[in-house]
Parts: sequence; C-alpha cells; structure tokens
Amino acid sequence: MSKLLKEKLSSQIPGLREEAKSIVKNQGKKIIDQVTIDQLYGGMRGIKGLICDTSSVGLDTGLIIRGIPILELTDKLPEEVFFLLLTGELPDEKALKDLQTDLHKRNEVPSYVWDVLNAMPADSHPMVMFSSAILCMEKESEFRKLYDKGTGKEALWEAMFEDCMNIIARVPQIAAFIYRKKFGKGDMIPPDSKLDWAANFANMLGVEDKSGTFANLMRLYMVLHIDHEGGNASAFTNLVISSTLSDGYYSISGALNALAGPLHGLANQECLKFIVKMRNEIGHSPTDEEVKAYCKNLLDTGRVVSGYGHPVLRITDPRFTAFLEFGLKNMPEDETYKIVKQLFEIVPDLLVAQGKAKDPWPNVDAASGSLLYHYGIKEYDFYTVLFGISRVMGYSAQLIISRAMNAAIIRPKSVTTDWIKKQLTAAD
Ligand code: HAX
Repeated sequence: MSKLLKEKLSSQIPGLREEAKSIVKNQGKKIIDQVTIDQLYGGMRGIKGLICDTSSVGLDTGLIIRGIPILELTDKLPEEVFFLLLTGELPDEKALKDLQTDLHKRNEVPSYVWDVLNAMPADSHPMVMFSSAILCMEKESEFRKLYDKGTGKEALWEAMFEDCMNIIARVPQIAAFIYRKKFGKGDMIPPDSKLDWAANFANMLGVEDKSGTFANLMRLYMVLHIDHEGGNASAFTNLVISSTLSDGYYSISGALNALAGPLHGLANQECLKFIVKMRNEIGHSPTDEEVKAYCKNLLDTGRVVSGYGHPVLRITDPRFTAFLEFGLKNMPEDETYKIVKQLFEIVPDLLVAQGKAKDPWPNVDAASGSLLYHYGIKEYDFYTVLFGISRVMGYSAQLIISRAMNAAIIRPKSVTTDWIKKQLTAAD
C-alpha cells in the first residue's frame, strides 16, 4: 500500500473537514455568484457551483495545480503530480518510491478484462473499449464491499483510495492492450516493474524508442493532461456519479464517456485528422496562404477549427506551449509539427475576425496529436485513450478528496421554459 501517501492524506483530512464545516456554519449564506439566463442556455458556463481543490484554471493563467502553474511541473513524473493533486505537496524520493512500488504491486489486470475486450466488435472505438474495461472491473470495488458491510461514511474515502489506486495501476496495461489488439500491433507486452508509470506505458505500446524521447513525451503527456479543475464535462460527470456513492469504477468509466465527445477529449483526434486532411487535400506541405484559405473556408461553412477555443481559458493554453516546446526540441522539421506552428500563427486572427469564439487561442489538443504522429502513433482513434489514462489520475484525486470530505449528492435545480418566460413577464 502507498503508506506514505495515505498517511499524509489521513493526517490532512480531519483539518480539511473541520475547515469546510466551519465555513458552511459561519458563512454558509454568503452570496458568491449570480446566474443569468444565458448561462442556463449556455451549458451553465462559468457558474460557480462546485468545490475542487486539486487544481484550478484561470482565464489568463491556465492550469494551476495546488498553486503551481503547469509549466513549472513539466519535468515531473505523473506519479509526483498525482501526489501533489491529492496532498498539495510534491513527494520526496522515499514517498515517490513508495507510491511507484505500490502501483507496480497493484498492476495485475483480471483476466476477464482481456476476454471482454477480445469479445468486442473489431470496429469498436478504443474509448468504448477503454471505458468498458474499467466498468467491467466494478466487481473488484473495495468501496462497494465496504459500503455493503454498512461502513459509515467517514471511512469510505479509504476504500475509494483503494479503487482508484487499483484503476491507476491497471490503466496503462489496459490501454496498451487496446492499442496493440485494435491496430494489429502484435501480442501484449508485459509490464516492467523497473520503469516509472508513463515509461512503462510507453514500453507496453511497443513504439520504437531508442532515444528514449518517446518515453519522455509520454511522461510529459500524462502530466499535462492530468487534471483541469472540477467543472469540465468529464470531471463534472465523475463527481456527479460518485456523489451518489457509486464507486470509483462507475465514476471513472462514466467520466471517460464524457471525455469521448469531440468538443472535449476527442478534439485531439479531430485536430490531427483535420491537419492530415488539409495536408492531403492541398497535396503538399501547405504555404501560409493555403492554410489561411483552408481554415477560412471551414469557418465560412459553419465548422469549427479543432484545437482552438476553450470554455474557460482566454489565453494560449500553457499545455499547448509545453507541447510546442517539446516539438521544437525533438522534431522541429517534422511536417505535421510545422503545420501546427503555422496554424498557431494563422488561426487566432481568423477567429478574431469571425468574431464568434470568445477564446481564439489554441488549447492542449492543437499540438498533442502531431507529436504522437511523429513517433508513429498514426491511429488517431487512440488519442483520446491517452488523454484518458492521464486524466484517470485527476479523476481519482477528485474522487478520493470528495469522498474524504463527504461531499453531498449533486442535485442542481432545473427549470422549465415556462418558468423562464414567467420570470421575464414578471420583470417587465
Ligand atoms: N472554431 C470555430 N468556431 C468556434 C471555435 C472554433 N475553434 N471555438 C468557438 N467557436 C464558436 C462556437 O462554435 C460558438 O458558435 P455559435 O455561437 O455559432 O454556437 C461561438 O464561437 C462561441 O463559442 P465560445 O463561447 O467561444 O465557446 P464554447 O465555450 O461554447 O465552446 C469549445 C468551447 C472548446 C467547445 C469550442 O471552442 C470549440 O468547439 N472548439 C473546437 C473543439 C476543441 O478544440 N475542443 C477541445 C477543447 C479542450 C478540451 O476540453 N479538451 O478536452
């Protein structure tokens, strides 16, 4: 067991519970937000309605994890950032080793998972396979067992911790299995306990990596995608499901289903698809003028430029910047990478000129696919699974903390259109 991580959490939880209780008791009726009708029709955009302490996303800062901007964490391992998400502190060497050893010990995937994946239709999307693999392990849930025993809610977080650690330990192998099976890459490559979590995943994918830079990309990829506060569609789904006291398997599988949408995690697949299509339709490495005309046509015909815009950010996503820098260092002459750079110079002005998108800047999905493509992962259907493996750490941190805080069942109020119309008449 990750003794040091769990000990740290156990020591923090009573204080956090006390703090929340006192805030609610003393300031519970203080107004912190108001809701407008356009927010109701606009996907509840920006309404402050959730607590999430793992990370926050500022309009003009991007992702901040426990007070640390994401660009200051790019040299860390995902395991270290997971520790940070949960506890607010980076682990020392001993605590990191303890966590890594524990993840290796938990990594055995039940054999029925392979049976389920093998039985699925060959044209199932990798995200369907990934989500199904996690859901079918629900019978392993320690949370459900503890709940069924009648354990009180104060202790349930420990079982959520067990569920999440088991899921985190197993997803690299499950995802690598899906990749190799679905795309005919050969037999499963077994895990290697000498490798860190992301390097082990890189190795199990079977991508040739003599220089070790692909493993570095996987470490960076997993850190950059790990969490994005609690209100994004998949994190919110995760919290809604677990707020009903559903266990970690139900919650994370459900969250991944939200991540699979093209306006959310699937955008990385869509973005690379768009770049390759543009390159092929133009027939050569495009000039700036050709890129401009191609994107303008997309906008003029009511389509979106994938990888641009964001519901919360109003700056170039720092995660995009980190990927761009990785590309500059490792593949500056790569054709696809160069198109990503061209788009960065051209698309924001086009979006501003169109005047619709509130954020004309690139998000994380605008660059990630080109780097994967360079290393030969050309099956873009798989890209959202990579996003998902990483985000499983963020979902997990949020699940463990929300259970530790005995978070209430999430139940906002909906209203009817008639109710809205009556409000408007009353206001006239
Ligand atoms: N290209 C064209 N039009 C865009 C656009 C883009 N990249 N981004 C926004 N717009 C349009 C919207 O479609 C909307 O048009 P309508 O008024 O006609 O409906 C208008 O600009 C206002 O939208 P917004 O308020 O700026 O953006 P939203 O908060 O509604 O949506 C999205 C944010 C990310 C969904 C949006 O910017 C988009 O569709 N981008 C392309 C897809 C994408 O990159 N998604 C990944 C986001 C990151 C993520 O979650 N990854 O998991």
